[in-house]
Amino acid sequence: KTNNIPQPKSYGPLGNLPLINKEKPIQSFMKLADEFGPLYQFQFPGRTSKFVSSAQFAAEICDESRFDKKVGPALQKVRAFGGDGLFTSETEENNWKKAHNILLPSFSQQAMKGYHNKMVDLASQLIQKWARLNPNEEVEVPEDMTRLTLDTIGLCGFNYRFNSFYRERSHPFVEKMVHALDESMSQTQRFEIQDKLMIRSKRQYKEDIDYMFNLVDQLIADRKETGDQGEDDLLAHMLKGKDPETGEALDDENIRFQIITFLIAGHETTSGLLSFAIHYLMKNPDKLKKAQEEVDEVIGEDIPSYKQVKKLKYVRMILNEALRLWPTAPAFSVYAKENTTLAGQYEVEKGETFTLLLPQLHRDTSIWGEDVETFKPERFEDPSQIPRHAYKPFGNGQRACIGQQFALHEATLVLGMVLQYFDLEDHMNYQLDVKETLTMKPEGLTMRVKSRRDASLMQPAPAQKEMEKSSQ
Ligand code: FDE
Repeated sequence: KTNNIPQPKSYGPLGNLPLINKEKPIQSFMKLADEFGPLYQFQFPGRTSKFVSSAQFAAEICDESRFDKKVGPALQKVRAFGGDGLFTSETEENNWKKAHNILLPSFSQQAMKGYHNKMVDLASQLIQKWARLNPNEEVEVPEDMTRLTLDTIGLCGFNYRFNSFYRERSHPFVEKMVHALDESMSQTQRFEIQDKLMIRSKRQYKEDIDYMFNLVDQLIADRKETGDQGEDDLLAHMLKGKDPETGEALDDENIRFQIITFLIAGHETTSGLLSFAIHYLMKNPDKLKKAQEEVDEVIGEDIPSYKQVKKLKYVRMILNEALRLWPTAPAFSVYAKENTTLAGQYEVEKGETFTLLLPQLHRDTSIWGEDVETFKPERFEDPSQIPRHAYKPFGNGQRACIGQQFALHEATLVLGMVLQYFDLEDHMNYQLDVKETLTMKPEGLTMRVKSRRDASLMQPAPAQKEMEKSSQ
């Protein structure tokens, strides 16, 4: 057995660092995978990373009996404000399993029925805003989608209204959060000595984090003070819930970290997903038309009910395909729990880590065919045809995304309503420019919308009225 893992040309103490575009590291790693293959190593100053990007190797490192999630250098930094919340904790940490057990029911299909009307509330705000634009005014797609998804997780999660549609700029929480994420990502790219000198950024970082902590701690304190008013949101579940395994509840500090985690994980990723989907629909008028036909047939004039959203099969396929091309959480890492081998080819020592490059995995031609760059929702006609480890936009196994159903229900509802109400016009002939933070989004995407029906006449569907009655 050899361990000749390919590695690009090295530049002294900088290692391979000069080969990546600091603004777009994931896209740089994708290009390197084109050149060096589905498993290569990359020398950072002081550490080596191994990147995996074929379905064959993905199947190996997604084997949970041999590999487990690694909280890598980037996520380590996010721990400054995500703490031991679900995203940034090790599987071995006490609070991971405990919070996982307590929170699972809050993200079940059943729970989505409870969030549905709140999701509709915010989707309607977006529709109303767009319907009131003058014909030559443009929509800033990622910006409005971020308003929508932040407000949705705020309302469904904590009964808090960020009211982003009533603000010119982002809510201060978002500004601080984006700042803090930026700073933590930059820190991973700086040398230690360089990092120590960044005193002003450091002070700003601390202020941003304090702001987030204060807002969230206040939210928790307020809820405790007013007591249980029958809220059925994540916060209520976290305050009341007990881990069925140990009987323990979450402490206030951990609840704070979970809230911040949901705000981060739940909004950037989902808004990126909706933005990419809109981009691809504008570039593919035939798919757009097919989707609108489905929406007209399933929803018609109604405000979509939970059941109607479930019936939007083609819209869901569009989202799946957008996540194939640009999985908005673009990578995750695992470490070997014991010595093992990869595909019987490479020896792996206990503790060695691998990073799965999702956008590249999703372009494995042995799975998807030669037309991997083509936007083709029809690939997802029959999901059972897709090999299990070839498509991982929501991560893997027990550490996979707990918010998957939430994100997909929300995105299907919102995209459905957008298509119900508007024709989309690619007025600037937008050329895709993928911006990377912790997540990915189409930078600078704007469009014009033309109303297909009168948004001031929004009528709840009969099923919806019944559901509202039965829940009273
Ligand atoms: C998770 C997740 C993941 C994995 C990561 C790692 O492994 O590291 C992924 C890939 C994801 N996620 C993805 C996604 C996409 C989208 C759209 C989303 N996501 C969404 C969402 C929403 C919400 C709320 C969420 N999400 C959340 C979350 C959490 C909490 C987590 C962690 C889990 C554990 O337990 O670990 C995740 N997510 Fe997501």
